[in-house]
Amino acid sequence: MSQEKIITRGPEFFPNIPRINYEGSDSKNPLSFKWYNPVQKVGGKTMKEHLRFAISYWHTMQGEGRDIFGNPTVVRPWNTASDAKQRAADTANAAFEFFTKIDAGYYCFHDADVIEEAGNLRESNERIDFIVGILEELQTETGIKLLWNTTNLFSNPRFMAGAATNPDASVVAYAAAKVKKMLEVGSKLGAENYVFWGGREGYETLMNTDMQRELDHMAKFLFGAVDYAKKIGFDAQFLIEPKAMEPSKHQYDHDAATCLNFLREYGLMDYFKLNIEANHATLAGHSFEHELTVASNAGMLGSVDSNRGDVLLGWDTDQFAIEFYDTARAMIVILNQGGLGSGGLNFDAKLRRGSTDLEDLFIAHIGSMDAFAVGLLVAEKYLARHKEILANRYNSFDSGIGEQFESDNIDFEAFENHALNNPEPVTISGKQELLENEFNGILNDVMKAA
Ligand code: XUL
Ligand code: CO
Repeated sequence: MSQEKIITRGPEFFPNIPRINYEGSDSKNPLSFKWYNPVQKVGGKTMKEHLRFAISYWHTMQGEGRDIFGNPTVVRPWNTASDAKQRAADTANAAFEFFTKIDAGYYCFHDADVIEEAGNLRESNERIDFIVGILEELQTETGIKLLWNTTNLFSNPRFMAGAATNPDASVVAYAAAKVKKMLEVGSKLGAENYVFWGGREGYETLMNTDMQRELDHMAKFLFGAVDYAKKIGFDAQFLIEPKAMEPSKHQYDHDAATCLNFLREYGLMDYFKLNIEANHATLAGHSFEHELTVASNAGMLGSVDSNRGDVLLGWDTDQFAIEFYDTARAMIVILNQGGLGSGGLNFDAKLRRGSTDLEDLFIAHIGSMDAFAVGLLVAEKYLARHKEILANRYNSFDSGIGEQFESDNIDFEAFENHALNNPEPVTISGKQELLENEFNGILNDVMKAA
């Protein structure tokens, strides 16, 4: 009824913010890139092609400065209309103004980010169709693409005890219906990936949880999604996003190794890759670099949710990644596997609660885009050295007993024979501090050259 009144194109929401340009590292303009130069070539590809930045709709457009103890600290001008469709249309316009001004090629969203759910599934789907029509037009007008979409199966109380792993079959059916809709949306908007983050797929206590049955259900559910995507010709890369805890005490997709084990056990390896998030790695007691390496070694590193945690806080703070050391170590893993393919670097990151100016949204993304540009430049310079260090350290496996071991799996008698007839092994330094200093030297060279 209110639909006739909806204005699908409105005024600018960031009238005082120009398009952000590269001005070089000497620039003092906070609204400029210091290191991220989208057109600069690094090893044959532009920075923009390497980094494939995506903006997250949930933090950047819908973040309100809420935390578990506090109410929102900001009201965004695009979020004030009383009508849900009008609010969604305004938000979409503001979003694409932001994406264009920050010069990101991609964006990502959950269904619940782009339009508020209605009271029933039919009406929610009708609302989604409304906003997807607008998003499709905005994508065509701006050339901005959808890196991935996903389904929010964790906010609404119906998913309190899980979505695919809910003990109530009617909730599993509801979750599947919502995923089905979002696969159709992904297909319509040309999403390059589709993400499964199992926010409520886990448990609070084994006193009421049949873990085996729930994991079987999760696998069946994922097969159902694979089949439906195939049926509608949606050929996006499917991604699982590991996270150890929060909101559940134990989440089934605990870390990269756990996810790989699950995918292998159920025969899902061919259909999925992993979306590795920095702050989720640290919640699992790993470094970002570790999780990226585990995924990459298995040929399963598909995309990245870029952010950082806080060493003093034990929860998912989703801060913007700004440490050059971390971005460089991450980019080494990414370059080493030849890039992220259809994946990218999605800013699953939000402003601190006290950063309440509209321009802070730009400043935060600029800082992190610059940090990844520096990381890319360091990685490009360091990768060959990294490979050389590893090759040298393991070179005893390139000949003699080491080579035999790697190629034939020789028996223990041959090992004993070798050990008895050779001098005692001598200790060989791992040179960690030397390598760390060398790495800092390369970082320093990159900063000086910029
Ligand atoms: C939650 C999280 C999600 C996923 C998408 O910690 O990272 O936003 O990225 O559902
Ligand atoms: Co994430």
